[in-house]
Amino acid sequence: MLVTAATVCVLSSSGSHSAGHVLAETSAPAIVIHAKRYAFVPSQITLQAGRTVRLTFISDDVPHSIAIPGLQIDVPIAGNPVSEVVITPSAAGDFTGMCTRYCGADHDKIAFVVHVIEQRQ
Ligand SMILES: [Cu+2]
Repeated sequence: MLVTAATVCVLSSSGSHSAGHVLAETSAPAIVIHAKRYAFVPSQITLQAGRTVRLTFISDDVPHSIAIPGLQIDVPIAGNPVSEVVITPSAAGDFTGMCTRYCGADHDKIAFVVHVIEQRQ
């Protein structure tokens, strides 16, 4: 059985939203993540299970891409327009992400980790 660790929806650069998702999600707190050769900045973030956040990915140089398989995230990071993902993690854990678009010699070394902690009361 596939355990879904998060609810994810990808926003286009114009902010338009796939049908069926709750528009109020777009007012969720935003976390901006820069991609560059050869790092994500910040390289790790901590989210809380059950709390919706918006992740905004910006490239500072060449096109990148980020995949976080455990959270069903796989988006290009072109720089302009930015890429945004609205995510509501549902389970605690550490989820590793990587750049999936070749961006240079040390492309393999770009790493990203999402720590999801249990919901606080
Ligand atoms: Cu890369």
